[in-house]
Amino acid sequence: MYAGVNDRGAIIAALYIAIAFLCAQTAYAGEHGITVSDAWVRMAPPVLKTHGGFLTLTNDGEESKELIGATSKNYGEVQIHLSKIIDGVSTMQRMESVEVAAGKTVEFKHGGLHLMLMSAKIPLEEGSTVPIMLNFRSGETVHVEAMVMTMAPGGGQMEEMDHSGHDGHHTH
Ligand SMILES: [Cu+2]
Repeated sequence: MYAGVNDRGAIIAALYIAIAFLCAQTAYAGEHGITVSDAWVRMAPPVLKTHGGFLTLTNDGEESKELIGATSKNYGEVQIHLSKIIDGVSTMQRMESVEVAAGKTVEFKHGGLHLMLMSAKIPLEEGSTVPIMLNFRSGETVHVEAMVMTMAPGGGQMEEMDHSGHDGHHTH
């Protein structure tokens, strides 16, 4: 019986190693069909304590999934935000949750949905990663390591709006 427990421990250890390896890749899969890809945090100078996090959620499951929040040990608080242009002014609205319907993909990207990483405990370092835990209504959690980058994966021209958006943000 003890041998069985030990074997199981070894298997679990091997799984953790496998998970650690997978975390170095770009996609993170939850238990029930949610995949997180292209997770990244926009590089910001140390003086800025609020950072924007972006990612893509894909639901390959049979049921709708609802992201209800996120946490990171590097931040005091993580909120889900939606950027909107109202009367020509870029504003952000806090979202309680974001639904990802079965078979659908939801992109958190500049000018739209994003994770607002607030009260940074450590400065960002380009090329490093930020650990983020995504919490779903189902109780499922997905851990991602978001790459710290100056630009969206795959490029994209989004620089000019960024500063108005995120620099102004920590006043609220
Ligand atoms: Cu925001």
